[in-house]
Amino acid sequence: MNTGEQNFAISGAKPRFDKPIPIGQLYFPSWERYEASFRGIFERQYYTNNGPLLTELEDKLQRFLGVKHAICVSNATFGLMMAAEVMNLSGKVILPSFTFIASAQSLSWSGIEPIFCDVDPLTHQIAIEKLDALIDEHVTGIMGVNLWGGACNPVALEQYAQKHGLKLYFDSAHAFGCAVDNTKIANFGSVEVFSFHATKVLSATEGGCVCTNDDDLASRLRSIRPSYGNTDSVEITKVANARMSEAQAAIALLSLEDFPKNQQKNETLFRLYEERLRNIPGIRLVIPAGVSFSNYQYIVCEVDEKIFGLSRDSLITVLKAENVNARRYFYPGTHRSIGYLKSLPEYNDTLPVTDSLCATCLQLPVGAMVGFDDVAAICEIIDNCQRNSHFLRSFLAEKEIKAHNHSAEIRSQYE
Ligand code: T4K
Repeated sequence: MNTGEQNFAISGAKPRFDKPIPIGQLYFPSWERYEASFRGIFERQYYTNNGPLLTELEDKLQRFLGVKHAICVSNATFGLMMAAEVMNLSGKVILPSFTFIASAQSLSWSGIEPIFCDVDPLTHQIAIEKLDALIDEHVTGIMGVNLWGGACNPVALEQYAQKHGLKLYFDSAHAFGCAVDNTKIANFGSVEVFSFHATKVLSATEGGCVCTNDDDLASRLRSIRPSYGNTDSVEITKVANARMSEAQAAIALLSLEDFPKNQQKNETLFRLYEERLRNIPGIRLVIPAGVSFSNYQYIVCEVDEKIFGLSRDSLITVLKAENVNARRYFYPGTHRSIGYLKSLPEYNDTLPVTDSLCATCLQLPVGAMVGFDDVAAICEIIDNCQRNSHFLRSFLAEKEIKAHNHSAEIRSQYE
């Protein structure tokens, strides 16, 4: 590729990709395999609520994860809400702010106050050494979040929680199939919750799974799920519709069958990014931390504006013009999003690592829709951005001034 200034789609050249390259796993097996499995659903005329495919999925997940109970639900957000309920969490729960908004919202829906902890600058996982300062008599638990196909040191968190008499569970939405010292994630803390959203490595289109080795917690989770309790005589005070349909279970079963293939492809894509991004000044690819096995379902980089020459947001603008759907991830930090900025203003400027990562992290495409050549092309664009950062900076600044003047002109016509 010519590295000249005229060669960017943002300044008028043809985009590098004809159609947008998405960022999520988005893996769907062949139509024939769906058809076979959906035919069974229609023949049985049993479409949802603890059906035979759901039971098969839960059995297979239990074996795959080496966990006693895998309870499938409609999505991970609901799974996290159910986990807080069955664990009798109340008062305050500590979790990292550098996560998807759903982690904290699952607490707020249960009337529990989220206490935001900062993260480690290298691994992006919760900074365990910062927990002491956050504990008071109202804190009842910790929610660890296993990010980026890595892990937040669950063994150290278990020891910490035990020492302080706190309950511990995990948002493992990003960590399906990952292992810590060869123990699969699903087996740490009291409960672990996975997401089976279409962008995740195991997909049910929408869905999730709550895992536990505790029989009592499992009975209570199974009682909450169908909205009317079940035959187990366990104490529950709330029910909900968190059922997974047979159609979702059918898709998840095929996705589980193909997990090894998808994991291997993701790992190869990750290694390609690693090789190609290594020598670009100002770009750091985040390596999944603390795991003996990763699903490599996220490609996340930090952009150091001073060295790279462009800000993270400018790089995203240039990549989007080339039809690469890169995005800020996570942005903003949970403590600065919906409601929390107003209701918990005390966190402003107390989470410096989270704030810095929210300003510099970028998610790049990985998964079924991404080819090996695509990675080479994406890295080449990023490399060209760095080499032509001076031109791009001035170009984008000029574009912004023009846009500003244009909207001022339109406003003035109505004043
Ligand atoms: N905890 C953590 C740490 C999480 O990351 C998440 C969810 C949760 C908890 C809660 O899990 P769930 O309750 O969702 O099971 C996405 C997903 O909705 C969400 O699952 C995920 N994490 C979150 C980080 O990202 P969106 O709204 O940004 O995704 P969406 O739908 O815009 O899709 C992303 C990209 O993929 C777009 O470029 C469009 C493309 N896409 C997406 C879908 C669904 C397609 O091309 N086709 C598709 O079918 O939230």
